[in-house]
Amino acid sequence: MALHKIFRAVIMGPPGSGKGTVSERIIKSFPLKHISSGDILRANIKAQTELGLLMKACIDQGQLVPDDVMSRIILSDLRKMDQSSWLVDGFPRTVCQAEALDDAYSVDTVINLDVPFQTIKQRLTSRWTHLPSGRVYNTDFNPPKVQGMDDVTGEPLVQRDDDTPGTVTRRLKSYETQTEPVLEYYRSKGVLETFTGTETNKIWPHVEAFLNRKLSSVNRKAA
Ligand code: G5P
Ligand code: MG
Repeated sequence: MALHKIFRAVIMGPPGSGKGTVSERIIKSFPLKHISSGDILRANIKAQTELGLLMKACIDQGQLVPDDVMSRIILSDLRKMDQSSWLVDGFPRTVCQAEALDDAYSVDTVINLDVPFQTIKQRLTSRWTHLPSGRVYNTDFNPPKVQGMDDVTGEPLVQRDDDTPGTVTRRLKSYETQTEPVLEYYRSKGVLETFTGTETNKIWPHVEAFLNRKLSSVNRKAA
């Protein structure tokens, strides 16, 4: 589907709820550019940039990186794609970040993946990631074709340093205290769309149908 107007979306949900997995499917079906705050941070850690070195301890402990740092990085990346429609994954994660995003852009829709914490804990310890692209696999759910290798590039997959059981618990806690208030922020603006479930394959058809409706209506209004 071609878009006649710029469309700006955010995908939210607790750690391991499937934001990366669903984003991959969205960008295959819809003309949105995906930008993931976690992928950007991990790329900085891998490249050993000053930012990456400073933020690694924070991330490995399951804490959020400071709002001003995160907002500066994401807003500068979004400015580079001012003429594109986008889907932001992992940002905003605090009300302060949501306000910073709001000051720069109006968000058309927020897709919220509501997946129980119990489901999530099991998933994260069996996740394998291709760091350069952010593609994710799972030994139970979507294993790579060749064990330990990315399907597209054949490069090695790694387990994230923050996917240990103790750190996952801390990430879920910081989600509850710092990120859940963002859901209320967007609900009050009337842009929050929640999808509840325990399996991505069951949630995905609803997300796809919702975006088909939403983007058709954006196109009708633009015509
Ligand atoms: P990230 O990178 O944004 P999280 O913790 O929000 O990290 P995460 O862990 O990347 O989110 P996800 O993207 O929601 O999870 O989930 P996913 O990777 O798609 O799926 C998880 C696993 O489940 C995968 O193995 C997938 O294959 C599998 N899976 C998916 N669906 C199913 C299913 O139906 N069944 C089964 N069995 N498996 C399935 O942020 C990382 C850190 O960076 C910092 C913070 O320190 C954060 O902790 N950070 C920020 N700090 C401040 N502000 C921000 N805005 C920040 N953004 C990042
Ligand atoms: Mg992710």
